[in-house]
Amino acid sequence: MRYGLLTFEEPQIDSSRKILHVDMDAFYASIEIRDKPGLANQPVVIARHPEVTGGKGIVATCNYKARQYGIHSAMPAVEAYRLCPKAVFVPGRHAYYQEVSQQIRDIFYQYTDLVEPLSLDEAYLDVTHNKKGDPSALRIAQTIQREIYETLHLTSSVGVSYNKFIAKIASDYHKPHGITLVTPADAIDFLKDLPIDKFYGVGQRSIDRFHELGIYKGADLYQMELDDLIQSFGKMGYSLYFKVRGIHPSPVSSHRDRKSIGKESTFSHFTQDEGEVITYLDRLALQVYTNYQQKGVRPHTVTLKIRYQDFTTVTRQAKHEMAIMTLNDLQAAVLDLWHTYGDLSQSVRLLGVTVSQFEVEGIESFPLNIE
Ligand code: DCP
Ligand code: MG
Repeated sequence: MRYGLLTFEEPQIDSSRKILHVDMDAFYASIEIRDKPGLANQPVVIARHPEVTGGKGIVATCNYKARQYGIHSAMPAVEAYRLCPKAVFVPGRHAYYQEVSQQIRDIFYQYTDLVEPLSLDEAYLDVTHNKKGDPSALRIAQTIQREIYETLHLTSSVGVSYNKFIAKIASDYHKPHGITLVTPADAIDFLKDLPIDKFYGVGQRSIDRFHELGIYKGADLYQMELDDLIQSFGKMGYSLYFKVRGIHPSPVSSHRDRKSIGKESTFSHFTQDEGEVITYLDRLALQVYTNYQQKGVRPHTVTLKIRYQDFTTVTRQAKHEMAIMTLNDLQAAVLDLWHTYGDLSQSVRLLGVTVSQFEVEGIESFPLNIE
């Protein structure tokens, strides 16, 4: 296939893999209800009560009963209170949710080492070659779901398919406590029926743009020419062209194999202003921190990348004896590198922050095999 001057090898459908996407139901709220049975049957909102915060809090999540009132994640707690004044507001306990998340991952690892967490409450599992020698991905999904329920008293929903993209969408299909299997034979119909806003990775701005182009569901997307999709949506358009055809070769990449997590970004206008550089670095550090914290890994090495106006690029690394556990520590480590190696005699066009050399969280922390 030709596009511009580049020739692409067209991705091919590979339906030989067996992928699960497991997503916990109303995760934080379910944990609180499990621990305080008095909360069962009441609308439960994970947020500090707006009367305590002076109205500043945000809803992390809520149980399904609270959702009936229109309450949802990321809503101001004040609004949740207005929608349902009798709801019980419970402050979140993040460190505890991380522990529970680790217990869930330990269950996954009994089936496969190919586990890719997306956040505390969801992960992809590649069970093509699993530790139980079970050829049925559906049966493994049922067993994992049951085991999470029996050992941790929490419900989950599972999508079962042959690629990550379909499995992720499928896990949302019969929530809560559902399992949805999409076989290779069903995949195209499943994707054609799917509203465009359910295509994972398509943000609100792109959804509006799709609607403007008259594209409301998978079937409309399927009609589009590859070149037109690339023209309108760039890299995402390219990837959607294949996704709607059931093609998504992305492997399940376990953090146990992952060597680094990083984020870089180009300034919209190049800068020689140190204040601006520092604000930018703090923000990159926050994004990287959020990402690795969700994956439950602890890095020992921080790398700063600086690209100057003339495209000279420097990368400088610092290795820390203690793992970098807090956002403050990461931001301090990044600033340290900047103060040592940064140079503002010319403008900066790009900055990047990467962490590497991970240990896995938990009692049996062990250093990973990283060069
Ligand atoms: N979370 C958060 N802030 C958000 C979204 C989520 O703090 N804006 C937290 C609380 C959730 C957890 O992440 O419990 C998992 O997010 P999900 O989107 O999977 O939501 P839930 O698990 O709560 O509900 P669902 O049953 O819809 O998956
Ligand atoms: Mg969830």
